[in-house]
Amino acid sequence: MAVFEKVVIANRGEIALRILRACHAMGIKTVALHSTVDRNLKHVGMADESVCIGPAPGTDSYLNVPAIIAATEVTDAVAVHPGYGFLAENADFAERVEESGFVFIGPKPETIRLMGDKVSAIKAMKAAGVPCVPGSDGPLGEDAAECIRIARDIGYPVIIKAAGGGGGRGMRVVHTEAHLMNAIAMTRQEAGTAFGDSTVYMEKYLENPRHIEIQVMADRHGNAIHLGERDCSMQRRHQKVLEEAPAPGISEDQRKRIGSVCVEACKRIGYRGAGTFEFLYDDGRFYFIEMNTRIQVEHPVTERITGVDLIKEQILMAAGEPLSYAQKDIRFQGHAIECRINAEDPETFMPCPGSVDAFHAPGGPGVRVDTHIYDGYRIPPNYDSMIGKLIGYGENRDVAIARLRVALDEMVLRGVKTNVPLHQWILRDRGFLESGQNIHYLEKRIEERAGQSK
Ligand code: MV4
Repeated sequence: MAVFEKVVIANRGEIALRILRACHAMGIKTVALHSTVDRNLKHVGMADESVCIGPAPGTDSYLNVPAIIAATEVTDAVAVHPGYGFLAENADFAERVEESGFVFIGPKPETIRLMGDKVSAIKAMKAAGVPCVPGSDGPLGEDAAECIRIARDIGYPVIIKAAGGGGGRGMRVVHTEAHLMNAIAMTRQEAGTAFGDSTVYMEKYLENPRHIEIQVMADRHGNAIHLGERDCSMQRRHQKVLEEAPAPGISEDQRKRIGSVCVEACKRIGYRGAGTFEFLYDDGRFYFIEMNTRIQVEHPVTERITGVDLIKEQILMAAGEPLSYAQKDIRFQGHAIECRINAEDPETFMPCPGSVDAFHAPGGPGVRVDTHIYDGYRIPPNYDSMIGKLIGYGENRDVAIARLRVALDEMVLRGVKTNVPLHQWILRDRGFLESGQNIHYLEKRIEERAGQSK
């Protein structure tokens, strides 16, 4: 008997396919929910049932809560997997799913809400012993003298962030006192408009950190484990481009220490399901900034070096099963790197939807391709431009890189422009090969490259 008889997949693209594969391997039936333009998605054809939940715009389909609940009811499904993006971190949605008598495959709604508010997330983490960035330790008040005092105590530069923001939205760096109050006012204003919450807070601005995150998994019986870290520093405009595990230069001892801090925090807050602690890593220290309460795009690099099927575990945890692993069962072996493949202009980064005229996936040892595209697939203009992920693995970083280079050369993807040339360039970039670059490195190199070609 499967843990769930039938699961609704409330997402699209590669992650919907990844969830379907996990369900079918567990003997679970699937219901694919899709928009009108997504009838031809690969997983829709493979699912046991499919339901059209609305027109192309995400707001009318993948974000259409009543339609998703209704589709879950009419198909007699028992659980809903939200994937990433869309409703994955929407506490109200998780609540609606549970109130309707279904299982939301993710943390408790109250945990999603706690982490969605960055001020309450930091407060909870600090109380649970997680190291945080020196900051205001709560919302900034209206009193200017008080704000100025806090900034002086922290020391410039500081960063003003919206409590309702995250992922790079609603923040402003301040270098001098003269700009402080205006920056606070502007961030407040934008936050009110964008998130319906004008709460802002302050942190020390770390100038050149790396972005390292810890994967955790917790069951409903009080057990929690960590699955090590990922380095996600290679990004452009808050969009990750390439991620790797383990993070270069992080020692076994450091991993164990920060990992157990995260595990203890999970137990303290009663976390359940898959989660990610996002840290800035600077000068050998970890500083918590946010927690993601969803499965992430880059989860395959962790799967590859640990051998754990994170989607399967996520489903088991949601069904109330105990974790399949104790911490001592988790071994980290080799090195994995993920290249996010986007349908975009490799120079301007503008999305390039259209028809995939030909697609030949690469393969061979240490190569994993997670994609929903196929020959003749039409990439609609309505959604994210990521069309797949190429994951390279090897006994060490050099082998992973060598295999990725071959795989990228081998891949045939005609009809739309992609960022494959960008990845080919990164994988031969001296700084990338040296490893351990900070969050600004890729943007700087892209700028330098643009200057050289003129
Ligand atoms: C910071 C920071 C430096 N200092 N906080 C951007 C996304 C959001 N998750 C938090 N972000 C940052 N917070 C302090 N105190 C720099 C960033 C940041 C960043 C972080 C992770 C990955 C890419 C980034 C790109 C620019 C800025």
